[in-house]
Amino acid sequence: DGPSVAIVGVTGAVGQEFLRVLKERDFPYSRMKLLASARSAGSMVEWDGETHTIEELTDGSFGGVDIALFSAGGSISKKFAPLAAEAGCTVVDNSSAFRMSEGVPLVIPEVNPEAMAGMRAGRGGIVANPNCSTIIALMAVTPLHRASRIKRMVVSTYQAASGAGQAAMDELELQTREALDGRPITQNIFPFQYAFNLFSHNSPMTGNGYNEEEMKMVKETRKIWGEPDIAITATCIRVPVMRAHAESINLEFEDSLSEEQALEALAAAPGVSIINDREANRFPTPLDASNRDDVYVGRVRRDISRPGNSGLDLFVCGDQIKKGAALNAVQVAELLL
Ligand code: 11C
Repeated sequence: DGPSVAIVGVTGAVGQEFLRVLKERDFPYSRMKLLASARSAGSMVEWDGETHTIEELTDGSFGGVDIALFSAGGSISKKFAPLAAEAGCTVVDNSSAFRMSEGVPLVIPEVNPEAMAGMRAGRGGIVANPNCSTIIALMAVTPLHRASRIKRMVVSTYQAASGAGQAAMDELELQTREALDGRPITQNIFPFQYAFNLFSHNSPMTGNGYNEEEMKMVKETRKIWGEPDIAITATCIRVPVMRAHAESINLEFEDSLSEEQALEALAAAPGVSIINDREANRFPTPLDASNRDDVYVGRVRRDISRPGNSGLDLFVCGDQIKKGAALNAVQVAELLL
């Protein structure tokens, strides 16, 4: 029993994680349709005790499908998500195609589930999954914002290979081997050596000197919080880590929030774990967060450049493929049931 579900882009890193997360969470379904490009159609996938054949994504793929999880890139979403929605399928879209569209809720279930009120499986419509960097930041920062209103947020990211897909993860592994062996470095995905290096996020630059990833953090946060004027600035950097993003976050409050109050709010927040042992100099690392559902928070400290408790610094790590993408989308799908 349960809805009929389709996965669009099942061969990608997030598509594969959809399958793992659906199984882990025992997501109820009556039928599972695995969709990908013509190139992968016909391939077999073992999942949940059955052999599934990948079907080619076409205009007619969504008849009788109640929920579709999309992660096949913006252009596929732009073309097929409206067709799916028209056919009565409710789409959870992991791409950036519809995030800022009016009438499309942009949802982190722990933060703003109310934005998708009234949406149900099989009734059509599109829900957008935020960008991974936005999700990971807001999992930690929203409980603090609720405890004491944030006036300004400054984010610096340390983003993993997985955000650029399986091919980027493969490139990081290959280049690391090549560098250690003293062989020439293969560069297919990024314009720089990735192993033993880091560089400004690979998304296109916008007209104001920020790249698209940075502007997504600004615009998506404003939409998710429903606060169009909140001050946010971000610097996004790609680091040679496999699958969990880290973020350094500085917050300025309208009033104040002490370290103790912040830790209390974080401890009560669903989906957040604290690693904050100052004596042992033990704080979250991307490896702590890898393959985990929770977002890990530490380095929680008063910003000494600000008066009293009006500023706070923290460090956050979250699995980019799980909470940053597949897990968040499956949690959204659960809200559709
Ligand atoms: C990254 N956040 O880590 C990007 C990837 O808007 O969904 C996902 C881009 C997006 O590189």
